[in-house]
Amino acid sequence: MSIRLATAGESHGPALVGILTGLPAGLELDRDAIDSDLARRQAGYGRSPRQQIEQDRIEVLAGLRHGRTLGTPLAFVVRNLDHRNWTWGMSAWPPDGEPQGKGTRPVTLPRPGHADLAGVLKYGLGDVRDALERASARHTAAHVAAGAVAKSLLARVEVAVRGEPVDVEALRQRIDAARAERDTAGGVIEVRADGVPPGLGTYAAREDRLDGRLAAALMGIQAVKGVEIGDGFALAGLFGSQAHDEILTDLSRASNRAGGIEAGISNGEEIVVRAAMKPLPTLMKPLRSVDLATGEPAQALVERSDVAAVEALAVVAEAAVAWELAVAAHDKFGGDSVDDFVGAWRAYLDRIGWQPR
Ligand code: EPS
Repeated sequence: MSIRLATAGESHGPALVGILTGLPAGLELDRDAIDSDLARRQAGYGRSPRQQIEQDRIEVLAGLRHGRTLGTPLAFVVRNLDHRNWTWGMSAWPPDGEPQGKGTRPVTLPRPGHADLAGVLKYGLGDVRDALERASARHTAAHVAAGAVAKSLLARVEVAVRGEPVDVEALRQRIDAARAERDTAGGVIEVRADGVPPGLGTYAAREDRLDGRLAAALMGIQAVKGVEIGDGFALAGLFGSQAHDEILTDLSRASNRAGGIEAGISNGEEIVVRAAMKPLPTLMKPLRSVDLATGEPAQALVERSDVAAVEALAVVAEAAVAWELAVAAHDKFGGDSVDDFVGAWRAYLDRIGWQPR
């Protein structure tokens, strides 16, 4: 059985929900490690005052006993503490009493760059809020919690995954400039994974290529508009003799321009991927839009938001890469118990004679 993740939850609803299925039994989880990744995601330069309200923590409801997975669905929630200000506005059932708190009036001013316009058209909604609540990057918290579980599985086979922004100094200067102009900023992050042996993913089917899976996972994160594997776009301007990674007698490579993946399969070098985040679409100096209630020209919705969330993206992308590597590893090595998984991994490494570098 493949490892799978389903999530649910609106940004200002009661909680984010995750259900992980297919995880092997006997995997020890560290609550502090999961909460620390959740806290890393909340931090970062340019984040909104919302992060002073939230204190993301994992609350496990099923699939874990005394800190070890049972091999059954692992269900968890991360509560939205801001929900207390939205109990009327985000009530699941028709609310009782007079409107109070936030979200009581329909939003009709779609923001260019957000899900607002496409969402109301696609789903036939009368209130932009019905689209933006789920489209919000708030729900990346659930993916970070799942990624932390994936990292626990990868740690058992000595694979480590780490994401960080590219050029933090320049990024922070750009964020300062954007804040001064009441504008927003984007940026680029990089994720590296060490200890991945040759052989995860396959060229046999397009949907199982490791590079394709990583690209889809990264592109699936809010505000990501570009993904590169290894030297990516820069390779297009090189000659073949400059672009490929020569093979040495110990089967390692003289360079790593491929980012550790060839033909959709890991090649034993460090996995290196990058994602580009566009500037966030909620602007304090709004762009032109239309009032969907009247059809008249208007300015887009202005509400509390981040100036930038690039440092958060580094954590979210790390979780996405860890998740896809764990899925690809479990697809290859299987195992209903974590010991079976680790045993199959080690037997394979013995067969191909590969050591983590
Ligand atoms: C987001 C808008 C902001 C961000 C949010 C993503 O939410 P709010 O309007 O409640 O301030 O803070 O990100 C998070 C809440 C989070 O935890 O990352 C959006 O429109 O995507």
